[in-house]
Amino acid sequence: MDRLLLNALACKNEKRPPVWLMRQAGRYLPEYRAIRARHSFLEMCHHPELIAEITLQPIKRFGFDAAILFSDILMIPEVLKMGLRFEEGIGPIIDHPVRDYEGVKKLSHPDLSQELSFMSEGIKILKKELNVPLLGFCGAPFTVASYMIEGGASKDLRKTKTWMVREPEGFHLLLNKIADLTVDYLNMQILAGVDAVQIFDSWAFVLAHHQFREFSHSYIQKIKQGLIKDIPFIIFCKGSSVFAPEFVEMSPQAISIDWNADLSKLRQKIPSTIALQGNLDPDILYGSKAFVRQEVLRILKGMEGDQGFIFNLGHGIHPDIPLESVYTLVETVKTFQPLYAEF
Ligand code: 1CP
Repeated sequence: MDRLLLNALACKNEKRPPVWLMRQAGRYLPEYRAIRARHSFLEMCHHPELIAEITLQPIKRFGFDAAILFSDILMIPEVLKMGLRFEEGIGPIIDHPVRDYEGVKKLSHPDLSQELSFMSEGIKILKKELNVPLLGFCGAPFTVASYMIEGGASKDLRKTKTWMVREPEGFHLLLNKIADLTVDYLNMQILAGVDAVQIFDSWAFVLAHHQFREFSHSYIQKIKQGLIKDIPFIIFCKGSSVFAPEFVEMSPQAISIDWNADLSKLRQKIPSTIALQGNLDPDILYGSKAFVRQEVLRILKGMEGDQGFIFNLGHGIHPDIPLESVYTLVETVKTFQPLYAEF
């Protein structure tokens, strides 16, 4: 297996930085849209062969240094039978949201290895076909909870934060429930063979600093402590440029940084034993080829010589990004010859 990503996660990479993109398997790819035209999103998530095929699509096209399992953070509300569906042009909808203590009490604790066996099967197929590491993933409890409470995507998380400030006990009960299920969820992926896992806290940025500690950080920690095997653990949150110092306490192998931060300056606050991943503004990919190259090089030069640097976006790739921009990004990273002056 090509070990570039694993070496960077161990902060021992002396070659060019590895590159992969959050949401690299998805709607910006014509080959994804061709499968999507024939299947609903959930059908695609439920079939091991489709999971494997869609995960491989961006690897075959761009030669990324890591694959990320095709699935969704909302598989947890799905197995809880909350009525998850994906509506064209709207996104995820949860027909039976949970909004109080009693509602949480009624939620079941399903056996994920049985309910989600299609994911394990998909991972096993992928492990035979891939020559780069496979990343498993999950959502952070706060982010998953927000969809379960709002009933889908929301711009301001009003219902979530209202519950959080009015009835923190019920809110904590829900977060605990999701954290317990997420431990099973990641352990199932680890047993099936993923090489590293990434946790996505896409909505953490709506929290004040002390709220973040109470309602997000503590549950991510709980998940990390529950893993059966010590494989690399990457934390992404929108707001990571603010919360990164909090993550250091958890000793993850890597922190994925959003694009608000100057990575090289942030590095001065993060120990060199923790890898940094990021952090190109995904909107840069709407720019010209020369502009994309210039902005990718800006980050590469800033992190030059850092043995624990992984190139990525600051958040997921948008569905309407031109393929040309992705080719340019990958080529710029792959042809970069970093100097490791100190080694
Ligand atoms: O209509 C379609 O074809 C579905 C589009 C789609 C895809 C391709 C959704 C619906 N999910 C996914 C796959 C997915 N989701 C992956 C695997 C692919 C990859 O990364 O290469 C991953 C890691 C996710 C993670 C995910 N899902 C997050 C966290 C990351 C992030 O981007 O913030 C979140 C918040 C979701 C929820 C979700 N699922 C799908 C959509 C459109 C959304 C976002 C809804 C919103 O805007 O709130």
